[in-house]
Amino acid sequence: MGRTVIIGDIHACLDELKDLLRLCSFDASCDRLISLGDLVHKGPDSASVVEFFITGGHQALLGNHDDAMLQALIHGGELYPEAAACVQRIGLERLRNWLASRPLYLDEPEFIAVHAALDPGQADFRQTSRKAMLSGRWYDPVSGKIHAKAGDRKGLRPWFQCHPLAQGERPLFFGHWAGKELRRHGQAVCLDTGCCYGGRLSAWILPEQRLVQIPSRRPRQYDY
Ligand SMILES: [Mn+2]
Repeated sequence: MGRTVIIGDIHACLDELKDLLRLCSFDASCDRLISLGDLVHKGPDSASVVEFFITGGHQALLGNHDDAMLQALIHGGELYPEAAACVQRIGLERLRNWLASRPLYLDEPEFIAVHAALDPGQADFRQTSRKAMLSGRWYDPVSGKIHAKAGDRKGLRPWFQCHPLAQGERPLFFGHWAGKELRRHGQAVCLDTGCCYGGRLSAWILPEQRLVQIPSRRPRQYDY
């Protein structure tokens, strides 16, 4: 039986991805690799990270940054540098098809995973809006709305502190909300530890239920 290695936001940090997989003793012949989304942007090498996932046949959820690249490919016109680099390496049609077929969530016997958020107001978490799954962070228990940024709204709570699945049977993995330390509440675990900001890249290994982290090779850019 192979293991499942679930990795938080990579954001184009290829070297750290390879460091982390080495530290996990990742074996592509029997282990399964899943990214929680946001393979691209912010870091140095979006094209190599995407290529690694596509050619390796690894799984990846769609993150808001992956979706932004997909939308740029769909709408056409002149591409920004990271998108152009990815197209040059992978080919427009193959890249577009691959990004378009990334799932927004995984619902498996051993775990649930989403890039950003699930809606505490939906009895069936699969009814969460696409926007919330891609970029949600805060939940307003009064209005029932999910917001990407708190702004000056009052009474908001982190979505995962309000979601019944955090008190469920299965681990609930998400990314998108970078923190120096893991954000955790019950079964909910955020694996975005800000690698692209000079923090760490984090992985969770199943069925061992073990956290593995590698420091970023990048200088700390700013506080996050
Ligand atoms: Mn994100």
